[in-house]
Amino acid sequence: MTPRTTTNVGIPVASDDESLTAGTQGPILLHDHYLIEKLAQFNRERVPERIVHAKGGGAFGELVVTGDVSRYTKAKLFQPGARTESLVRFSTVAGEQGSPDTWRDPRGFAVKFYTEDGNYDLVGNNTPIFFIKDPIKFPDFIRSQKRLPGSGLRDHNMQWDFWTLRPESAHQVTWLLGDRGIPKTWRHMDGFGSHTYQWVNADGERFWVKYHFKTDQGIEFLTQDQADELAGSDPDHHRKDLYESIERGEFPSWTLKVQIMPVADAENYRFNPFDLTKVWSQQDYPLIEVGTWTLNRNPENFFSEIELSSFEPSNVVPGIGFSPDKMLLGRVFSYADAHRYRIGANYAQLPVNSAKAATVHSYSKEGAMAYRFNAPDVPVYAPNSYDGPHADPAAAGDEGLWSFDGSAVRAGYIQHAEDGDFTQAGTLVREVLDDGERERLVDNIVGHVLDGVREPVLSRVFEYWRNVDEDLGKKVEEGVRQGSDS
Ligand code: HDE
Repeated sequence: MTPRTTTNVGIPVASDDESLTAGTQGPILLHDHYLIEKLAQFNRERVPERIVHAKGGGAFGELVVTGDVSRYTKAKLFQPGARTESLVRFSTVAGEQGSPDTWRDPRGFAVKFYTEDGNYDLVGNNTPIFFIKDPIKFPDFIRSQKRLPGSGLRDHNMQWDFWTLRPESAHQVTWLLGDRGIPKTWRHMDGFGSHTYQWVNADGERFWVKYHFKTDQGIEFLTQDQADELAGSDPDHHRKDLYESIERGEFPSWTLKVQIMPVADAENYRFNPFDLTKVWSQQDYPLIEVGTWTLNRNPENFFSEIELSSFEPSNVVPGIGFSPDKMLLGRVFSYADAHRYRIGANYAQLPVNSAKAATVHSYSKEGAMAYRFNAPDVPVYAPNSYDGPHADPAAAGDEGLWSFDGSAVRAGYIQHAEDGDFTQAGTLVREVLDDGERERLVDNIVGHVLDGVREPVLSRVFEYWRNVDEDLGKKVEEGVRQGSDS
């Protein structure tokens, strides 16, 4: 039977066709509260979009551990045979909510695991690295990738001004302007935790760890022309592909692998292992298989389960900790702050963000939209004499701390033997890319630079690429000079 329309509190309504007026030509009556409720609710349907990663999509799934990494971590979700429900949100970075999925950009790869020790969020990207090393540069970086203050337009000159004044960006920019900068679909890209995290095993032994989600669908990309065409004809191309693939029962999967570095190796490794602009060589630290992560359920409601979802690097569970990576530590503050602003103080009580597989015994209470509450006999303070929740260091794990010394300083990372802003970008170009990939990289750079980049930025662009690789830099300059002459 068709349900009766009601107000938001269940009262049957008279009409969705006519407002209440004094006579057929008279004024609308103020007490047509249903009309007012409809119009007022409509005005309040939006929450602020994410300041970055605004455009995205996601799905639910499951991690099944097929390997054995228990010697490295006691985290329950990574124990042999463990199965854990999961949520992912894929996204672009700089585009606003209505922007095309196929703009050239890193892709957000935000994963939530609903574990029995609470929700674990691994908030990564589809690239193993990032543009900068210190969070203090992040707002400037993002603003340079978004819009000019006067015209409100995006501006490649501004992007290259920032990148060439922050040469640490070279490795990520090389990745971004190559084939991986526009994945064919979210199913055809790898995911990375990007940062160095810490794992702690049952004996309290610590390891540094990097996460890799290797797509089982194979890596596929879009050329710039294909992406430009789709940006116009199908701006939600990636969101639609994931949704329809799951609807068809074609469940995409990734093989989760990790690199493990003994703590003792870190100090003398050839690269600073906490520098987010660097990768660890897989010859030095081979990939170890953890399990299979499969996406097999679409959201029932996009707004409530994807738009209102929240992911935060601070959500780590026992057996997992942080590292000296300054970018990670900046993020550990920023995400919960962003959620409180965007979706309210009690965002963790929203169904999609709540601890589904663990019981919450928190002293947090009240505040806007609070609807979870403790039983009346649970004290609202700790310590107390009435069996209220108490902290348990043994259960909490040792919070993944590490040893450090020294007074407060503002200084860059200690340089390791092969550190350098262009080292790994050059290795990527010369030893990882094949001829076709190098050719498309040059074409993409030239096309991007020809769109508005001018002196004094332009000369720095040529120097930037010569520093990455002399031959590549030469080809970029030739391409731009020819393009600007034609
Ligand atoms: Fe983010 N980032 N980020 N980011 N980020 C956000 O949190 C931030 C960085 C990433 O689908 C924001 O909820 C800082 C690296 C993803 O909901 C914000 C720094 C990586 C998502 C924020 C970084 C990421 C975000 C905006 C420099 C990959 C979307 C909205 C230290 C390793 C998650 C929000 C989702 C979202 C802060 C850099 C990935 C503003 C301060 C590096 C996938 O809090």
